Amino acid sequence: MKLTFSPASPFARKVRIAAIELGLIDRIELMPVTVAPATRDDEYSKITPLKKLPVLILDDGDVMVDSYVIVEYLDELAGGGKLVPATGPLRWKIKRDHSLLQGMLDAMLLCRYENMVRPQELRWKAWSDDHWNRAWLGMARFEQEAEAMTGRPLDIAQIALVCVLGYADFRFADCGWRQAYPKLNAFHDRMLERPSVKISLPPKA
Ligand SMILES: N[C@@H](CCC(=O)N[C@@H](CS)C(=O)NCC(=O)O)C(=O)O
Repeated sequence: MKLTFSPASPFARKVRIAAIELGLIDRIELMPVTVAPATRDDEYSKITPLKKLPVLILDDGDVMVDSYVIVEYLDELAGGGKLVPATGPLRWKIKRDHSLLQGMLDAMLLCRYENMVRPQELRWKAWSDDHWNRAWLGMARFEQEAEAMTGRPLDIAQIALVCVLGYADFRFADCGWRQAYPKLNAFHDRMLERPSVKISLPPKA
């Protein structure tokens, strides 16, 4: 299998951590791809019309899109129910938490595109402030959950949370999340004890 990948992408990082934790990373070739908003990329568009990464290209050529779907696919390959419980209330809590965290990542990525990629004269500050606030309030919500999350076996929501925090460090280094959210800071430190989390840290901005 091949995974389209960039070390800067928090979504690709989520899949990479999951693949390592599931013992599948040796079956996956990382395929570096650069995606640039507002530019055509006819080659990559053939792989996915959404032109986003990550994408998992299976050995038969079929393509899985979206980091969550890819992680669930890998989870099933590894026997199922490992990072996403197969049944029960915890399954739905973890899926709900993952959706919130995914929305936070989407909001942060949109902020980045708006503040740093979009031409200066076209930027809409109120819009990007609103999106940043969604991520920030999301962190406040997970500050309440951080201790409970640390006490559970690893799951996709914990992986997504560490990717949110790593992306905040990478692209919004001055946002001050560590001071504002000390329980998230402790959670992040604990997660960094895992080689999968450490090896996948985003590059220095
Ligand atoms: N829902 C997707 C989001 C993926 C995503 O937004 N990836 C970014 C890179 S971090 C991307 O490809 N952006 C290019 C674009 O939106 O044009 C997932 O979870 O995989």
